[in-house]
Amino acid sequence: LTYAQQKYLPTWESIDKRPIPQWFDDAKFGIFIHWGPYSVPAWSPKGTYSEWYQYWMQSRSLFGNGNFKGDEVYQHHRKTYGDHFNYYQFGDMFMADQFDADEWAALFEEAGAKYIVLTSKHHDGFTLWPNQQANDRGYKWNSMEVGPKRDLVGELSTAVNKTSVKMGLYYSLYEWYHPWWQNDKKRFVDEHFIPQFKDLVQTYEPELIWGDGDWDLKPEDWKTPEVIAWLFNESKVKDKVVINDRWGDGVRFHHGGYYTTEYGAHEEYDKPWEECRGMGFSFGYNQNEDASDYNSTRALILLLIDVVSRGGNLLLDIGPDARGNIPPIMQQRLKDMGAWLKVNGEAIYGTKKWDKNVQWSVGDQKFEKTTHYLGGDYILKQTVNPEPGKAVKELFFTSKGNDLYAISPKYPKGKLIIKGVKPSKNTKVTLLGYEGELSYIKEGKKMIVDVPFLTFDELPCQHAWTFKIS
Ligand code: FUL
Repeated sequence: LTYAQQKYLPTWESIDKRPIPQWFDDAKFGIFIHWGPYSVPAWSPKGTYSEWYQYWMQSRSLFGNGNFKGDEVYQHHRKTYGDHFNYYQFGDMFMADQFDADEWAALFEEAGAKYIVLTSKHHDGFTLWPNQQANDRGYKWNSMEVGPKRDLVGELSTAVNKTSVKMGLYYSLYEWYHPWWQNDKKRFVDEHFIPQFKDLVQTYEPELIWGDGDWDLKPEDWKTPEVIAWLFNESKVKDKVVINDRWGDGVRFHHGGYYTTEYGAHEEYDKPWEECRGMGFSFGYNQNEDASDYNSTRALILLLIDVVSRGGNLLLDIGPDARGNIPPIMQQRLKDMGAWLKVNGEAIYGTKKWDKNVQWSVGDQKFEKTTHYLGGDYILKQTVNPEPGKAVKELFFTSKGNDLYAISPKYPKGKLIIKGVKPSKNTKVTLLGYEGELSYIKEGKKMIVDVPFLTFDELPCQHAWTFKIS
């Protein structure tokens, strides 16, 4: 309520003073959605971002996780669609005819997500809402006049706003092939970006705005300090909106709002922060990815626990197909996470990191960071399946009020040893989802807890178990 009482100046110093609405820090788990004309080809070599299809194809270059010649997408495109088929024709094929916003919203709730972030416009410039500036490139390039002939941002906002999930919108500042972007950046900023951004905010009143595509210009050229001061002082969402930190100069810019990491949550910050990634390597749907390229449910749950124990949020991405279906493997992962969160959500939502947030075994050796993104099992390597001789994360801690949660990626056999916790006379230990208290003894700086032997069917959940110390 107090956010708007202060007038923010168009400087980062002033803007960075605005408190980030608390719901964001409490939310911990969100769902990212990359959806647009690139969902039609839904193709790029494994280890690259499929939502970059237009750029890969037109520039005949490619980068990502792997070694590439560069023209893979271009060659695929020619072979599949012929020589005279341009990217804009995907707009007409992006039908969204099976898109049911209420069904999506129900899935997001079931997954236990507290917010979602939809690509209102990615770097290809196609808007998922009816917008005048979308057409200023000389042809119709928005979902109301092309392809679906529907207001996708509006439909999903309406559906999500009926639930407890908060609605967020991703917005790319730059557009690869907009003629003004290529020839007259000042005009692009003044007559395209700024009015378009304001239209999006005032029409849909999102609770979160995820800026991106900022890296090619400095903030003063984007005029983002002025735009954000407007957002915080005057816009319809001034009292409630949360924003990220990509407003000019690239990923480590760290001004505006919460900090973002992307396929790389190896750090911790004092500010609220959020790791985003796909279930495999791509954000957009990539038909090249097999089941083995998707993180397992277990890996995703451990990733969530790891990020939350370090004070962050996880924004896990899904890529719907061109007709508006969420690929079943993605639905299944989300439902599995929801089932786990139903039992263990208390140890996730609204928690803070604890100062000793991870308990390592094998002394206190640091795990060497690996970049096993494909099949993405780096977190499994740190927890249940370490390489020989490497230290392993045994327990992850979160805290809330007087309660401490110790989350174990393995179900302990009979005894659980918790280091660095001093129980008092009144300390109780329970296992979330299991009735009754667990007995324990104190031994120096350790607590040794008796863990009931349970059969698979008797276990309160799968994948990771939470011991609550209150
Ligand atoms: C990046 C973009 O270039 C990717 O395509 C994706 O949208 C990711 C979340 O941000 O910077």
